[in-house]
Amino acid sequence: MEQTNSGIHVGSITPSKVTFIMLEGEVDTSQMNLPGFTDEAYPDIFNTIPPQPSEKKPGQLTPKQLEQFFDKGYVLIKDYLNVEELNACKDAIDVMVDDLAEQLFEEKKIKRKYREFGFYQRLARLEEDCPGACVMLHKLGKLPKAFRDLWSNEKLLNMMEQLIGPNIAGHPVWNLRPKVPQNEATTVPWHQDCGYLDSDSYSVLQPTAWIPLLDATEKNGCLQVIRNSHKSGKVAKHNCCWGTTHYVMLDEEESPKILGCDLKKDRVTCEVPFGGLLLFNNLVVHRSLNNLSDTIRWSLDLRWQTHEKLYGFYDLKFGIPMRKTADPLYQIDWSEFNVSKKYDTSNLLMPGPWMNKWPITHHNQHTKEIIKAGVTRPTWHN
Ligand SMILES: O=C(O)CCC(=O)C(=O)O
Ligand SMILES: [Fe+2]
Repeated sequence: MEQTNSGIHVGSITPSKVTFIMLEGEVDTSQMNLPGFTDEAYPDIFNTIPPQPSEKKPGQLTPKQLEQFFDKGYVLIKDYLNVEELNACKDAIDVMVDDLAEQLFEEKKIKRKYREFGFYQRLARLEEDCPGACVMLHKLGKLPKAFRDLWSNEKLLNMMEQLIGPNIAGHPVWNLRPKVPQNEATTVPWHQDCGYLDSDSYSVLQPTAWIPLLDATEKNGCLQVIRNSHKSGKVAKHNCCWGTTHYVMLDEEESPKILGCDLKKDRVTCEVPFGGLLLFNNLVVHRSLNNLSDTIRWSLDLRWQTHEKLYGFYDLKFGIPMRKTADPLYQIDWSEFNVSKKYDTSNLLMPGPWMNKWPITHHNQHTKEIIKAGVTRPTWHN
């Protein structure tokens, strides 16, 4: 029978791929003292449409889309991005995958370079030959010109102005996600994005544009969101960590009560066609489905916020101002985001400070690393 993504939890990935490393007696007992827990609630910031720009500009949301973003916490926009800009991103990724293949081949970690495979296949072949190849790519955090152009494109910034005001910055957490078929490391369980950030982010609207580089479908692992889960303005309990990954996971018992939502009834599957995007806020609960297709579900998630507020990334990295009302001729300075990078092919660990803010209910190689090294610095995007 064909596997489908309807109604299954992302945990139903082939059990043989899951290798839990349990440390005895490590379940946290002083949970409520952890920094993730707070009584804070900022419903207005996430529910109220701010004053709108007086001018009409390309790329702005329609009144209906704007209303949906603040009312439901997300909005799916079809046919928005320029295909040439997306194709430039695909070309830049092809170069990154080629570099990875060259390096893995040189290090004798793969048998061949799989050059004959295209954008939607090649990394999956590398992953089969060298498990962890897509984690290496995710960790790289390289920002080629095509990504910079997309992130700062006029239409998207005009849209952001409607949501967060005219002083706009790119948020330091952004991702290129190579979701190869049937892969736990790229299948993200239910979470609020604030679950990964420090509590400074709880009172700041940080919209994400989730941009697939193909038609994202239920079968190839698109996102699901829980509509209205931002309404209370709260960050609910998460636990750490999911399966063999570095992901935190929403506590499915307690959190829906705190957020006033139902993970089944309020669930929306968001299939996004190429050229479209899913826009959501940093409180709305979401996850990504398992990729049950035979192609790679590539996507970029880019975030913004006002540069007048804290970024909530543990002061490890700050945002990148993109527009300033005080300086109409302002030019973006990408230098901090534009360091030349080489793959770290020997370290697949992604420990991060989010692991210190929630109960560790399940240990694996990443949480072990946090305990061993007391790591407070994420090992990607630094
Ligand atoms: O792309 C995915 O699989 C997960 C995306 C996500 O959680 C995000 O963009 O915040
Ligand atoms: Fe997310």
